[in-house]
Amino acid sequence: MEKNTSLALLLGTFLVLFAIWYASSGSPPNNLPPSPTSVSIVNGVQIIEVLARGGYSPRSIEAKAGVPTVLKVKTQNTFDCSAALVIPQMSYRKVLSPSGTEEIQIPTEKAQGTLKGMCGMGMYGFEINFR
Ligand SMILES: [Cu+2]
Repeated sequence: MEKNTSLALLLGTFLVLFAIWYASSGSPPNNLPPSPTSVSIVNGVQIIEVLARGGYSPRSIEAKAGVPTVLKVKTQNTFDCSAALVIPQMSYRKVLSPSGTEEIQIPTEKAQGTLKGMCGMGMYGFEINFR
């Protein structure tokens, strides 16, 4: 009886430690503030960079409205569902390769308001606010 209790305690401790390790490893934090470096304008074309890995980062992006834009979604050993990218307003749906950069053209008329991207099952998301 006592042996069982201490065994359960040991197992419980191990599970808690594993959960902490699992939560802190790998994926970038999902609650980062908008990154100033993720948006740039090169030769009149706005470039927005998003990393897809264990979610998307940055999750919230401020961009300029009415500018031809290229959304560059980078994957880096992305074996989770954030590689299954969906942008409903663009009728875009694609499973990205685990490592690479996907360039998605956003025409001027779509570079307005809020554009949302998400994983195939809607668990992870990011948004671009064109202002
Ligand atoms: Cu998902």
